[in-house]
Amino acid sequence: MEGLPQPGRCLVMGIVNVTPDSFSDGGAWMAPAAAVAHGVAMRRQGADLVDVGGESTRPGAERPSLGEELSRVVPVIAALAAAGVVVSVDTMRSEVARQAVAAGAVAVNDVSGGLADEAMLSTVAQLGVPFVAVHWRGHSTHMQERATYLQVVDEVVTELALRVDAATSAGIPAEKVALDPGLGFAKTAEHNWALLAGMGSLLSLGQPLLIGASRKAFLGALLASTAGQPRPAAERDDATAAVSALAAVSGAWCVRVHDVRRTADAVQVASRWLQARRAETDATAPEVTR
Ligand code: PMM
Repeated sequence: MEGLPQPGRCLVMGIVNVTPDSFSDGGAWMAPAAAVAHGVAMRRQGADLVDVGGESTRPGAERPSLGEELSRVVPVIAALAAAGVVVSVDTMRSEVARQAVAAGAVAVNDVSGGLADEAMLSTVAQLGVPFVAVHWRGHSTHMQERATYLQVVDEVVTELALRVDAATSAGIPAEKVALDPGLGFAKTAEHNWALLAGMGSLLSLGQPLLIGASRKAFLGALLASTAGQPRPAAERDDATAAVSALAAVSGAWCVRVHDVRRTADAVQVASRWLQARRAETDATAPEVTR
């Protein structure tokens, strides 16, 4: 993906939520200095880039005003960029994307895939930065009632293909569009697992794939206590790292996580595993196909 790090393995994107109400770390990084220190620490732990967002997308969340979102993210992005951290902005608003890029962000991550703001795709085209289009069916207040699919993988593939068409029609080069199945966005746990297992179909769209499983409720449900209590969000990082390794070995371009250190290790394991697999395939390939 042009304009972003290319380390020859799956990228690790660290999450900085400058929000009072995100589901797993809401409020922890509301003070700009704390958010910046957290982003810098994540780079030290192995993040290739840091994703800064000012709007919580947890089910049922109220949207902040444009002014509130700008005042949360722009100073943090400017300070992180000044510290040499590669930054993307997590926003559904074109004006936030515009001001974030002016402050030093080098990519736009939109959980609505450009659907929430009709000016988003043309704005990103003008800005000339990479765009991550996430599969989305509506704002947080309504999304879980839209989690209805006959064939979730096929439908998400079809709907993401439409986002690629829309992005390229608006002038974003296809080489700058990454896709994301949007785990938890109008998805049940069953849908999320089907999409992870169906990564091959998502990859067949030919775009880089980002996977955002970090600390999400489907991992809490998987790891629930025998009494049926979901595992708390802050105790889902080992499971997140396991998903990161599996996603990386399955061909993901990037994984987006709260706990960078565990996932950076997991991605290194996956990368070495793939290297060994390639060497093994080369060594055993018949002469004609070498
Ligand atoms: N999930 C959240 C927010 N932004 N962006 C992408 N590309 N993919 C995701 O799955 C995603 C996202 C949910 O909230 P969080 O910031 O607390 O993980």
